[in-house]
Amino acid sequence: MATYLGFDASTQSLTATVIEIAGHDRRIVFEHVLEFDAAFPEYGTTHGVLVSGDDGRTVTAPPAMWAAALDRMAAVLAASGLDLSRIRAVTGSAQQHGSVYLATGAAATLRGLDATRPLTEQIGALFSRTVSPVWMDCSTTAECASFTKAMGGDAALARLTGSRAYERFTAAQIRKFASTDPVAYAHTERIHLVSSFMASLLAGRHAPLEPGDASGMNLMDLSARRWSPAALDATSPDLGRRLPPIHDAWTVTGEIAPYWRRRYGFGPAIVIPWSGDNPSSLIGLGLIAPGALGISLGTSDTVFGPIAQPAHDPDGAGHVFGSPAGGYMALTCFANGSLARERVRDTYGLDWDGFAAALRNTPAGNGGAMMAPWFVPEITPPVAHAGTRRHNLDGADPSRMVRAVVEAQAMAMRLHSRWIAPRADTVRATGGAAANRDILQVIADVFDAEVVRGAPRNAASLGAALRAYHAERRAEGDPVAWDDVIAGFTGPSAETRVRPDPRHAAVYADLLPAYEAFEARARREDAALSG
Ligand code: XUL
Repeated sequence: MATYLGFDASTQSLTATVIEIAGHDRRIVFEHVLEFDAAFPEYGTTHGVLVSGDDGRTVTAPPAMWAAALDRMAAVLAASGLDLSRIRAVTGSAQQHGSVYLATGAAATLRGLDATRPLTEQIGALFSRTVSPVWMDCSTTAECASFTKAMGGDAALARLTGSRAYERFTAAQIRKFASTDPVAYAHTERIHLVSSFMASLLAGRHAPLEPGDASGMNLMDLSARRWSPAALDATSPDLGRRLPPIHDAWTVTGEIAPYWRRRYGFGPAIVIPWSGDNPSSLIGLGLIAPGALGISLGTSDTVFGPIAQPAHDPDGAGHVFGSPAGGYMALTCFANGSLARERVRDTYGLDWDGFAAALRNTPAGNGGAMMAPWFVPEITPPVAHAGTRRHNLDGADPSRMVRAVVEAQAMAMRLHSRWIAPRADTVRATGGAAANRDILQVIADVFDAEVVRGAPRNAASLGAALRAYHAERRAEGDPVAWDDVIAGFTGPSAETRVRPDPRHAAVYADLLPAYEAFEARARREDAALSG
């Protein structure tokens, strides 16, 4: 039996998944989740992040908390009875775009981790910046504008890097840090993404990036899979030497550091570059062939799918990333995911059963009532000012409000994923809210497609474990094709196959143009607020 370990460091939690493989005998043998707020109250996060007073636009998280979570998870793994010495390879998935700033001397600190003391006691001087801006941050509009200008405009930047400039993308974040705190920037030895920071802790050395997560920075030449010198120059001084190298997603970074071996009993497992959570979910949902569509219903909602060649989103709101399976993936991200669903649930004092009942008790199309669910500034479509917009919607009616938020999310996902796959027969779903059949039913009806939920709870950390398997076999000279890597793991579980109701699908086919027009109006109002 060979075992492989995958992590997922998401916005709100750290998950670990261990898989066991012996030929066609394959199973998940361990899955555990640590919620940051509950497990690490000393860091003061809410939903895993710290929101500043500037109208909620600055959103960060303490990277020391992610390190503490990795340490705690290793202890949980060691106490689980699993024989950690048999794990052959480990990698992970992490929330995308967030950056971690390590100070001069970081390489020596990573190399010298002492197995007799907890990780957090040893990383006090590791950071040149104690907080990491995360994907929810939208405080860098000015930096995006100047960066875009230097790069020759939106279209040129999107052609080069796969995306036009976005507030949460790392180039704008680095630019802001370098100009607002040049002293700390000068003392920064390495700027990691969350993914390569976590991999560095495991490897005991600065880990590389791979093209999947590196393409969420606006800094990588997407077709060459190398840093773009022009983008580096347009961002901050001497950036090239501060960034990790970009390696293929399946290269071996090294063996897991002595810290983890001595403290927790790991064997000589190899460490593989971590990727972003969306690229990892692509693998964990088994989306290998172009045309397939996946939806992740997490803190953010995302719609994504593999594509053969970089495509172009005519609305300019989507992204093209590298796929960890090689090739490319297309993605559209919505900031108002689970936080918006929770906001409505909590406003009306419901639990998730009550939320689901509200969906069952209201008609498809909500009698023409509509909401734009922008509780926080939205990424897709770009909306700068938080605040829901309503049409014919009675805020005093909890059931209608619940249906309005879910229908709005599903219709926005459909409208803004047409450039990825105009028509998908099947949509694969993952993320916390994918456990809710009534939410999946609305998505199935709006997409007029069958929605299937993969069997595991967390497709991103399963995707990481599968990537560890793929890379280890390749390193051993016994490569396994991707279809065989995912076989037996990513198939849907029978009870979570949701078919569209033709009558409801017809309602949404009529409603989609009306929602599109409503959304466009609301965007114009938002633009007017900016003056
Ligand atoms: C994708 C994005 C989010 C984060 C969430 O572009 O910003 O989905 O990766 O973890």
